[in-house]
Amino acid sequence: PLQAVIFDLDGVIADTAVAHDAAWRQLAAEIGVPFDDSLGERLKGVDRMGSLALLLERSQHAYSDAEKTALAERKNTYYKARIADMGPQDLLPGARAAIESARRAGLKIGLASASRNAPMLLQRLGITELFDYVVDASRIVHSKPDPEIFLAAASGLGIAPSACLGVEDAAAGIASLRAAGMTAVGVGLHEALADADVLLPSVAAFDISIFKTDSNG
Ligand code: B16
Ligand code: MG
Repeated sequence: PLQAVIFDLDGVIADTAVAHDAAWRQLAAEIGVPFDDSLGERLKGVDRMGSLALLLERSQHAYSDAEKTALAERKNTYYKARIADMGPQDLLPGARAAIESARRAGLKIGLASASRNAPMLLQRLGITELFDYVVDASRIVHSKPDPEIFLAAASGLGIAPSACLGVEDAAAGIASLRAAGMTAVGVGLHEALADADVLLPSVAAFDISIFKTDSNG
């Protein structure tokens, strides 16, 4: 049976996917890299250096490692400026209720965000105490779509991956969940999420009772 729910952050709990996207677009414009919606979708859920690598595939210029590090830091500066004023009002509608309903149902709650800014964001959103375990993104070697981050969350919670359900807004995240052997719930009716086990229009539609009565385990 289901014992834990593991949430992604950006695009599931808070609307920060927009801020990440805007920061990457700003950097891309500055270095003359064309940026369209399909690239934006591919960057979702992918860690900072991995995202930069995808962006630079479209660049004519060869950057040194030191230059790449500087570019990644520049993007993070733009991102942090965009989230500087965030607070509980920036939780996506229904996000807190979704987490609380899973807690009330007796499930463990984890966070598997690729973002190194995640712990600070949880504080700003006022929801740190709702989580039993938060993965430290800086210790993850293989970015989503690799299963590593969701497996780390399950291990931190002390729950078998097969008894975990994950909630994601990105194709890379759904692939990561499936590779981890977890039930994959996609939020956002985007065609990129077609591989999800269950697709919801938004996190506001998340109702834990659907899954508890499901044929889990
Ligand atoms: P940072 P998630 C991911 O978070 C974002 O979706 C992705 O756009 C971002 O590049 C990544 O975190 C790394 O974030 O630069 O703050 O470490 O969706 O896994 O919560
Ligand atoms: Mg996300």
